[in-house]
This record gives sequence, structure tokens and C-alpha cells, in this order.
Amino acid sequence: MLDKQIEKLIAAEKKRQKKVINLIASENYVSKDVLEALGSILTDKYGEGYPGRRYYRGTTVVDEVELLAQKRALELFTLDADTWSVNVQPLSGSPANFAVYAALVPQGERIMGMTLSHGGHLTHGQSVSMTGKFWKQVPYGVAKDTERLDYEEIKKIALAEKPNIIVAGFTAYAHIVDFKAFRKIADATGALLMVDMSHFAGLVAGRAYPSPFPYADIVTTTTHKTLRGPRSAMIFSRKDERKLHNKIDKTILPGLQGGPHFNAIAAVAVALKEANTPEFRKYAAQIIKNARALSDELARLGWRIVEGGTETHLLRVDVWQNGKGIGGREAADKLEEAGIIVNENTIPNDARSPIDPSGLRLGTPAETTRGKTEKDFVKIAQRIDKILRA
Ligand code: DSN
Repeated sequence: MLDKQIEKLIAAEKKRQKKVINLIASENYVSKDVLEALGSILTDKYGEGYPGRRYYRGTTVVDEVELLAQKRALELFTLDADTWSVNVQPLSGSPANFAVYAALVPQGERIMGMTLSHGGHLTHGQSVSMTGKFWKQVPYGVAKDTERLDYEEIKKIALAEKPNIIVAGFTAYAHIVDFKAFRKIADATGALLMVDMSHFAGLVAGRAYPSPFPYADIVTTTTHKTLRGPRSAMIFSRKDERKLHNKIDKTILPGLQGGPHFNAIAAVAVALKEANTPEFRKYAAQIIKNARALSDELARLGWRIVEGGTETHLLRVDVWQNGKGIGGREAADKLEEAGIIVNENTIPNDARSPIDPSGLRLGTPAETTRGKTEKDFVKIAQRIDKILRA
């Protein structure tokens, strides 16, 4: 590179990434092909609009790129193009979720989403997010005793509050979500059902986690977490008389975004192809096996695992332990000093603040990409235990 300052910083970040054990549940390492597509000349092309309906000329090639990404997205999740539509233009997960509400929920109306401290996402209607300012969040959480979703309670809240849309999905929940139960609740209350599968999209693609598609009206996802693509997002919606997909497409453009990032869309297409392979299915299964090994060993060593364990790629560890342990921030700092990268995280009904909560969130997708298996994660758990107790 001619720009030596940036070249040096990229090299430094590469070195840092190589040196550490990465347990950030939402990060991953993309393939060379994904990187190549992302760094390609496709970044130079403008093409506001959709394939065949652009406001710019010279878009025949990028039309093919976008159509291929759409085709691969539908194929990966075994969806029929007659009944599902996919928009591959959202720049990332938060604008994707915002676009769905902007398209389908009148301003000031209600989004029912999992509260952040229990494992939901900011864009599930949290008050500090624009989604909580333009719409009103109807929060639901996990049961106090089990720390798992309580569908009877969620139904009660939905019946009482009559949300326009119910969001199922999480950033820090370690168990399988019962999408069928959410569908029944949505039907009982007349709400739309949106599943934000950003965290577990790769697990669904790899057939290691139940698919939300048989039950949801809309499915949003980022493409860079377990799905192992570039930083981008997609919105799937059912094609029927409600015309959800038309409303969503119009909200993305001209409503919210400008020109699509074709380099990112091409990189998404590459990742979708990679995810539609037997190797990726093995990878998805291994992510979960590794998370279990990590969780079981930490529990054996005396750490309280939130929800009592994991069925996914992540787990939360209660490091505060009602004042007998240390705060999440201090724990994450100690681990970073020792070369293990995690993030501090709230636990349900956290007595501490989100900035210095009681827990840590640990995830296995990135290190599973690097080839680690259960025995490695048992050792990682032992290292974590040692570091936190020092
Ligand atoms: N930043 C993502 C995560 O870490 O879960 C959510 O936006």
C-alpha cells in the first residue's frame, strides 16, 4: 500500500488477531474469497435501485451480482422464490431491523422485543435505540428461576399489549428459541412475527439449529457472525397479499439507504455459497459442541453458567456471583491481558450496570473456524478459570 500508516495499522490488527483467542460470540474469520470480493472494484459502482430497475446505467454486471446473492440466500435456507423474497442491500443488522419496522409498523406503535439485559438487541425496541424512540417497546424477558424464555408469560404480555410486531431473536441467549410458540402468540394477538437470526444464521444454514422460516413473516440477519461472511445484512420476507417485501424494498431504497455496496453483496454471495456445503454443516455442528465443552468445563470448575448451559454458539458466565466474584469489566480486562478476548455482558435481572455488568459472554464461532475442537475448549475453560481466580 502507498498509505503506510493504514498499512501498518492493518498489519498490527492482523498480528493482534493471530495472537489472541477470540471468544467474541459475534465475530468470525472470513475466507480469502470473501475478502477478495469485498476488496474488489465492485466498490466503485453506483446502482441505486434493484436489478433491472436502477437509477444508474452500466449496471448489468452488478445486477447479476445482486441476483446471484439473492438466489444463493434463498437456496441456502431452502426457500422458494415464489413464497419468499430477500433483500440483500441492508448495510448491517441495525439498519435492516430499522427498515422492517419503518416499512411495517406505524410510527409510535409497538414492537415487542426481548429486553437487552436478558439477551435481546438494542434494535428490538430498546429505549436508547432509535427503534425505541420512533416506536414503543413492549419488553419481554426470561423467567427468573430458569433464565429461559417463558412462552406463557410472553403470550400474556402480547395479549395485554397487542404489539404490531413480535421480534424473536437474541444477541445473548444460549438456548433454542421455540419459533412455533412465537407463531402461535403472534397469531393470537394479530402481530407480525419477525425473527432476527443474526447470531444463529450460520447454525440454521448448517442445519444445527431449527429454522425460523416455517413460522416467521420476516427474518432479518447479519451475514458476518456464525454465517462467516462480510459485514452486511439481509431481510427475508414472505411474498403474499400483504406485500411485505414491496414495502421493505421501498423502505431500504429510496426510504433509508442510497447505493448498494456491491462489493459487500458479492462477498455475501461468496459466503452463502461456502455455507451451502457439507464442510460448513460440520463447522456449524462443531461450534455447538465446542460451546458445550466450554460451558461444561467452566461449570465443573465452579462457575455459574446463565440458563444452566448452552444449546448454541454462546454462553454467559456469571462472574460477579452476587458479590463473591468480580465485575464483568474487570474479568474481561484480565482475560484480555492474558490474550483471551471476550465481552462483558449483562445477565438476566443484573444487579450491576450494562457498562460494568455481572457477566461475560463467550462464543465459539471464531475459534472453531480456526480448527479448535472440544479438547481445546476444555483447556480454554481451564485457562479462563485460572486467570479469573488469580
Ligand atoms: N454487536 C452484536 C453482538 O455482539 O452481538 C450485536 O449487534
